Amino acid sequence: MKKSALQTARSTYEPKIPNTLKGMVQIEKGEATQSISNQEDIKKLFPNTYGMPILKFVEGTEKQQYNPINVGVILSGGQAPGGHNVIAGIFDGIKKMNKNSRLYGFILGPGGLVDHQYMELTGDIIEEYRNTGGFDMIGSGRTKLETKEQFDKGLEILKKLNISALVIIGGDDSNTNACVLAEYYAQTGAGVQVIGCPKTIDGDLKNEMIETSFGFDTACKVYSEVIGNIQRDCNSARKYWHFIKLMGRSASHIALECALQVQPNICIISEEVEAKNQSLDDVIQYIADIVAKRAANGKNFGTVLIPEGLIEFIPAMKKLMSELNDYLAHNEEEFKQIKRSHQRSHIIDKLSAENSKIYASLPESVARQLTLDRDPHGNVQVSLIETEKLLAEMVGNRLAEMAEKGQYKGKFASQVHFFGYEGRCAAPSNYDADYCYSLGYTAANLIGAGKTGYMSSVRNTTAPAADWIAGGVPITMMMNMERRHGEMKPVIQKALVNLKEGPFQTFMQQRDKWATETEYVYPGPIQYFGPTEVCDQSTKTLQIEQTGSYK
Ligand code: FBP
Repeated sequence: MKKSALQTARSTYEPKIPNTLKGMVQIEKGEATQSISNQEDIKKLFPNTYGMPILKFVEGTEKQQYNPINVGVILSGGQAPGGHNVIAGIFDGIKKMNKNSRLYGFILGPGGLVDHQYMELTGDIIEEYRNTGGFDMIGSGRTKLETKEQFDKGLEILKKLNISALVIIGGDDSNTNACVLAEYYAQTGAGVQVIGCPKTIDGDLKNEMIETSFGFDTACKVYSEVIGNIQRDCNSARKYWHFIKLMGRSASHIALECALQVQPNICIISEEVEAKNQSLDDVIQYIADIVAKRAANGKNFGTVLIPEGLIEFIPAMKKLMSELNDYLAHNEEEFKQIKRSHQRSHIIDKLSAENSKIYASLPESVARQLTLDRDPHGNVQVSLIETEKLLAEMVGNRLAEMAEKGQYKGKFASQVHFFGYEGRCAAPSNYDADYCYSLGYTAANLIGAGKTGYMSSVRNTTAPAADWIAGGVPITMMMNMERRHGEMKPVIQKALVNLKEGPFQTFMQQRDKWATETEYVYPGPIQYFGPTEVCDQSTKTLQIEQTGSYK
């Protein structure tokens, strides 16, 4: 594989790890744990993996002997910067315990386990991918691991390869499935440990023991760089409003973090829209009012950040989508037979009067996007819905109405952007390179300690890496019961933006000033070489959460 000069230089970077993982390692057990709610239900469903203690690795005093072990690894779901370093961390970790240990990667996600597609990850392969972005070493996929047939099929290949531990690198859904698999293999005496690792650029797999999911840091830095460039262009030409949609299927963490980095004129936070029970019309009016205010000061330009998941958080749209989901789930085949040009009117006829009215008011393209196939976890594919176009168009219409009433005088021209895929495979920042490698190394140590049903956890990450705290958190501890496809299921609770906490509160205190002034910040590209205050910064979100400071 031909490498760029930066890639070659970067491949020699040695990720920083906590001091406690560097030499001999010993495990410290905490108190027994409980799930965040529905304790009785979850305990019943996970008799073998419920209630286990939180684990922390500390410096050991005695050298331990480890037998060689074969380990499998799976990358699951959307790409996130740093995945290759997790794998490198696992590889180095199990080799340190015993140099005859071996690592196998399952190809293209959980489907590789079920379909027996795998490759051995040797030292040469690992070397090629250290500190690189992407998941292309083994690929990823969205197959949902949930049935006994899949688990048994997986066990066949694990047994054949003599694999006794599996690491699943994924988001909340994939780690939920990892826990179900851990429980099943424990219950059936399969002799396979299962460990999870927290991945997703969306940043919504976090709780008191998991500070952040990997990839969030790098992805937000990439988006912030580009938004900064757009803001500089915008402030140079002074003729466009830029509507920028940012990935994040549900939670608005990415939009909020980018707002804290670049200080845009407007950033919509879905969780706030929902909490205030705002309609689409309210959101449009909010943006239009700021455009009008800036225009009154001669500023016919600006930036609007829009979280990808917004549509699903507008209560009226949520109701519409829930009825649409039900309708499509039960009438998928019939719907697919209908000519594309008739699908919209067909849906309008089938929906309740209230939802039908909203659906009919949507631009044709958005209406069609709402009926596209759901992903294997039943999620609407919000990355395919052009909310940025919807808002730009509707704000334009609203301004025209306001102009007629003499409420707006200005020029409105818009540009739309969607940043998502651009950031998911970027070369990991130092933070993600270090964090991911440490997560992998920690996973190897959890395997060495014979654990199953745990997620690898690395904390205290705004401190220097030497002081990071590595350990394991029982996955059941993060679970609650939620309705999925009409049934109550145990799932890891998704962490949405908390409107009472520091990051949102900081944004709220600043946003009116950012709306009317032009206080753009231009973060520039991620730096891999240079002073630590430039290269080793964590996200603003983490800094505010852990130190209360916003600089
Ligand atoms: P994960 O939750 O699997 O990490 O994926 C997150 C994400 O990047 C979302 O932000 C986005 O909506 C989605 O993946 C896009 O999915 P796909 O890659 O299948 O188009």
